Amino acid sequence: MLKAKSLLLLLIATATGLTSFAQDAGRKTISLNDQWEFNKENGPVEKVTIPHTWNDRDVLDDAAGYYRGLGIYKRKLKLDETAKGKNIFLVFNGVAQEAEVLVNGKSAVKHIGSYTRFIVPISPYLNYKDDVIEVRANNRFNEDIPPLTADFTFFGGLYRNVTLLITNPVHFSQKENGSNGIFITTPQVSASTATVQVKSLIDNASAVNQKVQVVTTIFDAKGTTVSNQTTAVNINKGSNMVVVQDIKSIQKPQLWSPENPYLYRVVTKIIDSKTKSVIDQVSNPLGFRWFKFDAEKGFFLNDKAVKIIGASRHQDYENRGNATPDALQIRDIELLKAMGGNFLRVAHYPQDPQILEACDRLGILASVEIPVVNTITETEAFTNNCLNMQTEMIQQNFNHPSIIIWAYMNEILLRLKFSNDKPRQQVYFDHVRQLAQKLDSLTRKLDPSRYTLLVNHGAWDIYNKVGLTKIPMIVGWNLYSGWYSGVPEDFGKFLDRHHKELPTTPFMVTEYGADADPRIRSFSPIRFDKSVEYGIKFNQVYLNAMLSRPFVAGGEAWNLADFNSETREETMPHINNKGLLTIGREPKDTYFLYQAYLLGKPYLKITSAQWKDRTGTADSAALTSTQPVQVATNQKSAELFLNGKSLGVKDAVDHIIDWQVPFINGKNQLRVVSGDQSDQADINFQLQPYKFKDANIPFKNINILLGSKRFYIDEKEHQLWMPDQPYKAGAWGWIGGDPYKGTNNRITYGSDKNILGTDNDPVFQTQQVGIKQFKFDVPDGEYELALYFAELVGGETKEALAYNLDNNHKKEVEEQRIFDVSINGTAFLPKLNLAADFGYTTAVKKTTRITVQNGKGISIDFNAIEGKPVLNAVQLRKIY
Ligand code: GCB
Repeated sequence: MLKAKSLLLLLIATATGLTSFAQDAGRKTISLNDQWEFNKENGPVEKVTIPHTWNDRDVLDDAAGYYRGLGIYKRKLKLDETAKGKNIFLVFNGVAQEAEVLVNGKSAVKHIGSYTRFIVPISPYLNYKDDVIEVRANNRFNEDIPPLTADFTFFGGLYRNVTLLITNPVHFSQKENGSNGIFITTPQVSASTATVQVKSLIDNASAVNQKVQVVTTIFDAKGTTVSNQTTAVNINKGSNMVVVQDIKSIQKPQLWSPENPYLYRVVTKIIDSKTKSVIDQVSNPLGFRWFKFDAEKGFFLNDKAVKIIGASRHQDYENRGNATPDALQIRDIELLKAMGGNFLRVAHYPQDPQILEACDRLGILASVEIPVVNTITETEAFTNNCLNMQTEMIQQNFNHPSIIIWAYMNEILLRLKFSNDKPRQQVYFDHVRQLAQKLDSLTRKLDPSRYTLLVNHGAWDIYNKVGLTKIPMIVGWNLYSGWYSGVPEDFGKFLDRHHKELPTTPFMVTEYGADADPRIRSFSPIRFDKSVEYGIKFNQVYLNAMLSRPFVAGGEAWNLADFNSETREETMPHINNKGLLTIGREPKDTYFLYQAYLLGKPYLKITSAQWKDRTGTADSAALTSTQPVQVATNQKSAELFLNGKSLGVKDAVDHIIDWQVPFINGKNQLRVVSGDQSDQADINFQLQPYKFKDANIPFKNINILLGSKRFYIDEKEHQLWMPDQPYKAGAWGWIGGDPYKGTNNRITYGSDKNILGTDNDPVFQTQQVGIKQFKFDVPDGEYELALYFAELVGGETKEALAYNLDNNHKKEVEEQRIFDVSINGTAFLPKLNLAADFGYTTAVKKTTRITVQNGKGISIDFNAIEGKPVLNAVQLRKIY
């Protein structure tokens, strides 16, 4: 009955537009995510709901860059009379990146930094009638605010939840850098006994001295009281105080670990000594665990050796920018857990509070860092902003049992400044080292219970020279051998080098990864081809190397999911494809590989099942096309069946089994079995005739990538593209020329430039250069032919892909390229000049219809006028 009544009241309150609250003993909170009006500076006003970013659309276009400037949010705040005499706060969980909050036109606060919470006391500004909140957010470049440059997109906006908090005048302090005013530690903890210290900061904003009790209760996971402590205090008007409660001897605490993330709850109350009513109340998680990093033996949790394996995570999501709803944030951590991961590197900045709460619940160990990435500014303001961010990060997240590490710098010597002026460079290096030292000391002071971490890229000498490997308690290395340089096998050598030369410094591999565009497949995967298959090979080498070396505390794959990085071009422009999940959080094959490596229970999965629609040429005169299929497993061996017929039992090598599968045209059912495990997949195969005359395989259409060994699945138009071949009589193929190899010694597969005017960049990024002819020996009939071109040389060019994560363009040597294209002897594209007629790196598609007669097939001829003719892709479709 009571329930029904309060529901009714809530409904009335909502209907009348009054703000209603969840009653939470003394304090009230309610989200303020709705009913905002937004406009960019001088832009039209629109209605928006938080989380919101103004960049979710403009990062989707082809053009580089996105709006970096001012955005204005406004909202009415309807508070009734009962709010008078209370303390009213606005809680902003994240505003990118500079924010000013105004209440009724008066500035209440300014905050710097996109990734930490700030709490604004607004009572002095309110009229309790028609209050208006305005948030002026700005994501412009500001040399004093990190990050200055980085391989991710700096979305602007009010992109995390906003909450209204109403407290009584005596309340847990909201002044401590966005924290909830309670700081919990476990000074002693073992399997037999533990102590807990709770430090509560209390404000008395009233005009009278108050006698109160601070009551702290620890509940176990079932809600049973484990311990209770009451401290009586007098708190003077207008003052604040710290209450420290030491809770002794909790017997046989349930320990927190990835396998059993047992959580206690600490509820802290302020109680009026006279009336015994609850004035304020805050709840925090508590986990009993202890941990140690050992330079020789790796990481230990609760005295047990645990190999850390996990991933880093960015906070953005497909089509949403950084305005990711809570449910999707939490799901990311569930996906990490389901992968078998036990660690999250919250990189490169603190993330939504939901993330660490999920880590606490699910048993994921975590490190968190501030966004000091790539480079610093040598100003006092920059230094102070870094120190403030570090303080906010630590204080806001202090009570999460999942956190074991605070970090503060990532690859800070990535691009060496002042290379032509060594004395000046030394000044810069000194400044970097001093900043690192300040951040490290601050961290150890604010939280002596956790480790500090500084993250370097693989340039061993420079980080040692500058002294950055001496400062933190753990050194992190971001290693990309076999991607940006060298071969995957170099990775193990680097690990051994650290162990030999820095034998007393524990370390983690804080990043490693290879781009895998989920649309690209290859049977001969190589570096930079962006194939999913290269990702498998790369990760196998890395996982083996880390797992076999006890001194490596662990590693975190870069990245859990693909993410927005506006300055990137490549096969999926503006996206970094190193995720184990796609940007929409679909698993790639590599995610399954991790499950096979990490999950304790028996695991068997057809990884290639992700490649549901395949195409390929028939094996000589047969009615099949034989292609590899991969299975990920932690079993010794497995048997694969195709349409019910066994293809044999095979052993796993590094958790992968490969079969050669003779696919037939149409539907193919794959089933893999090992013991009582099995997995199944339906593959739809479009068989291409070996020779066009082959009456058993009717020809429908074929899509061919020139100068490429890749398969490409265009998911939007449902087109399957396959690699080219030199001309075979009776079939098809090119005559003359070589695959495009890139210019300026760029180590790429084809071109890594953004092709304008298409989402199918891989169709245009490879080409046959110097091609003379392309032939299809098709039977008589009516056909549609499409030729695809893009001028890959010239225009704006990235200097080199390796770590060049910013706009750093240099001109290529351009040469004229003019050629004629004719089809069956008739001019089709005379004097084609791609650069002049269409522009550089621009998608060009030219389609025509052809009547093939007298058994002549189709012959496309290329005649050079200047430079070398090119063809990027070709598509042929039979009409009838
Ligand atoms: C790194 C950076 C990270 C990049 C990554 C990459 O080392 O720390 O921000 O996204 O490499 O993919 O290049």
